[in-house]
Amino acid sequence: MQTPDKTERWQTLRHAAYGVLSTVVGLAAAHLVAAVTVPAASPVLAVGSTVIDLTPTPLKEWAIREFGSADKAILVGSVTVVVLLLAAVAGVVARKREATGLLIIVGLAGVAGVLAVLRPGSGPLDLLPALVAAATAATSLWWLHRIDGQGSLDPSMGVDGPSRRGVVLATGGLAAAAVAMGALGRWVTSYRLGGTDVALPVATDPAPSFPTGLEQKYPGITPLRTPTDEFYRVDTRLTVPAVDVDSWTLTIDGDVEQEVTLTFEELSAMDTVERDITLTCVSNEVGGPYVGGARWLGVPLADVLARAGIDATKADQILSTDVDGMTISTPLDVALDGRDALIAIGMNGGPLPRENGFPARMVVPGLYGFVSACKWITRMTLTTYDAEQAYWTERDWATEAPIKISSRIDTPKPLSTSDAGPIVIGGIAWAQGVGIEKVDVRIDGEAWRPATLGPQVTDDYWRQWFYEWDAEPGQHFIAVRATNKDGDVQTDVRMTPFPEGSSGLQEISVSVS
Ligand SMILES: Nc1nc2c(c(=O)[nH]1)N[C@H]1C(S)=C(S)[C@@H](COP(=O)(O)O)O[C@H]1N2
Ligand SMILES: [Mo]
Repeated sequence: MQTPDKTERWQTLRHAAYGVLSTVVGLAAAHLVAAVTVPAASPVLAVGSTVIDLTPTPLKEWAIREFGSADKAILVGSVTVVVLLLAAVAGVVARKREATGLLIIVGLAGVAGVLAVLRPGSGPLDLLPALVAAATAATSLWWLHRIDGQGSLDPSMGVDGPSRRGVVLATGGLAAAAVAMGALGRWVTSYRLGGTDVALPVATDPAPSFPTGLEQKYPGITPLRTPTDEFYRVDTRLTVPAVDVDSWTLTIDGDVEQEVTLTFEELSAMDTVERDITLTCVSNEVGGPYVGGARWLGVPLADVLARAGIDATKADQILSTDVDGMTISTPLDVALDGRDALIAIGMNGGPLPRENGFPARMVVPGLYGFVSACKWITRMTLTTYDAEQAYWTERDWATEAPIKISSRIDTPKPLSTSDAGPIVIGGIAWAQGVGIEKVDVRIDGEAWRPATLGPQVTDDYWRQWFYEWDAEPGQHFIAVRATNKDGDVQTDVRMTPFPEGSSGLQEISVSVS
């Protein structure tokens, strides 16, 4: 015999579980439908993406700082937890008021549907996954109630208990269906993604042979060229867009003489250049990881724009749009001042990885990525800052954002302990556009001592450096400072990444024993 209290609690729990299970089934069905229609319209992703866009900039900065690349997984997880809690509530409510419980479930899906169609670049089809979620989840919950209710005639559980067998079969069947639909959705998505193996042209203007970096001789220093699969990734996307290169196009419109649309084939048939350029994210903290050096293959941006004929008396920005409608604006005069601004189609000898913008992205040396490096680019609109605002401009980030002179200590690691004697202090420094002239190291607040520089690649590329230190036992502070080829010294004034990039010197503490 169960006490009334226990029975009550068990009933509540059981109905909460019905709500959760029905919702999971709905989400799995929606995910599958999204996989074959619009992957980004999958309810959890649609809600998650909207949360990203609505998150106040300081909170977003904090998340990137605290969680790094795990920020997206944590976001999706949090959204899921909240949704499932509401689903549990719906299940409990439905026990006594079925219609109200079902309405909550439908309402949850409705929110996801509205958010999906409100996303930039979305169409009516984006509503479909949410409709499927609503129908499947509500039907499942309704059905579970029928099964649960039938039991009152089953003598095995007492007069008001449900048939255990029926409930186990029903819930087990639904759970299996959810797993199957989820797995199928994943498979469809990866199948649709296909490969990125496109035929790349041989550069009309190739880069010289790449020098050997210091990393072989001094382990711990960042490799002179970042391996493609280790390149940092920063974007607003929860999933990587699936772009079909055969149907992909790049359109140049706005204040132009004639609108032009190029296919990937047409773009790669133009004259191409190969350039070594270091990309940096504005969100990079002093000493942070969001910087990478690669060899880019691309078409000079000026040549691409010239196809359309730009009216520079009117336009002052290039508003780039990606395949999902996300926008990035780039100052037109900076992009066309003679620097190696590119529409890149290759990276380190291969195509762009999906994460880094396949099939094409913009790269502008000397500008932070958020005002230049539009990935999955599909449109460049010549316009004015008055007329159009890009994604981060709307969020109060700077519009003119040149990369600041920076330097980073890669080895030794902060708070590490080393043996007394010779220690190599080393790292990288960058001042894209001008180039690095000098790097100095300061130990325990003493005078700055010149470090030795690694090989010069280009002025748009970072420079490795090292200093051989004869370390004595004790606690020590090591600071680094770079000077560019114009003689400008890296500032020691501390600034946060928002709104135009961090500044200040990195100083680490190490123990020597
Ligand atoms: N479409 C799109 N392009 C984008 C972004 C984005 O969120 N969406 N993020 C930008 C930012 S902030 C940076 S720093 C660079 C990062 O490029 P990576 O991920 O290849 O390192 O891409 C830029 N291009
Ligand atoms: Mo960035």
